[in-house]
Amino acid sequence: MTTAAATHELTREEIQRFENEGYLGPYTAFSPEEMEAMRPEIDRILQEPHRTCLKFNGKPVEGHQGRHLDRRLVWELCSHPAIVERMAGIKGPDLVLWRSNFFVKQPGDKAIPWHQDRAYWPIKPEINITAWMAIDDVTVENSCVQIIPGSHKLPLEHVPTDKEINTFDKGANVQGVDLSKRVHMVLKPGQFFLFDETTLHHSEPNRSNKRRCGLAVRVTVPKVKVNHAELYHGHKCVLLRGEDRYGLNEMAQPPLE
Ligand SMILES: O=C(O)CCC(=O)C(=O)O
Repeated sequence: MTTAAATHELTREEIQRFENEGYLGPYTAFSPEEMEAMRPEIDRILQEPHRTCLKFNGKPVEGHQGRHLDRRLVWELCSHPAIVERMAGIKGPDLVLWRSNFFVKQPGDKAIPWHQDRAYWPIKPEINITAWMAIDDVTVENSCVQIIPGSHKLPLEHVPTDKEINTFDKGANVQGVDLSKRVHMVLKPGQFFLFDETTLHHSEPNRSNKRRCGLAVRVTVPKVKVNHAELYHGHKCVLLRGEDRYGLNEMAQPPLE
């Protein structure tokens, strides 16, 4: 019998490739037509304040962060078996969704510098796998994510960036990295790719006249402690698959609507 899990199971060759290269994909969770049908609601969610108590420094958390905690549709995007079962093939049967955010780049928006996610995150140990899912059509012109295969084996120093041209305060020191090896993660709406917490990636300015929106789904394992207070007030994790035998983190149930 074919089950959802079996359909999305990674082959040994794919698992090996992830270990060697630090990324995999693209894969398909939703067809472009399915994503088109969901996009108006996603756009509405992006405009609304968070419905739970998420605040940071006294201000409401921006609408693009952690929406799997307060909107069922975003939870369903994050928990699609095409994502979860592949992640389980790499990180094991027990998975914790600890973060999600929409990366919206409007025409003319700045670059995101080369970086490795582990340099920014309040989790210990730094174990994470991300699925980056295209909400819009994601092309070279509208600034798809670019990654460097094999870069996950070498954590790099992160240094202050030029804020005139970059959106992040700090980025990786890429001296000595062969950036010509970059792979452009061009995606149809509903497709995603997976990458490691140390995989070097960035995106260029959006030089097109089209928006580029993607959803980053951040997943760890129960033995990892998340520092909730450093993220935002009311931050919680959600069990995505399997069991939590450690009880280290505050947990929430997925939203019902
Ligand atoms: O969306 C982008 O351009 C960058 C995404 C990113 O840095 C991430 O998902 O960690």
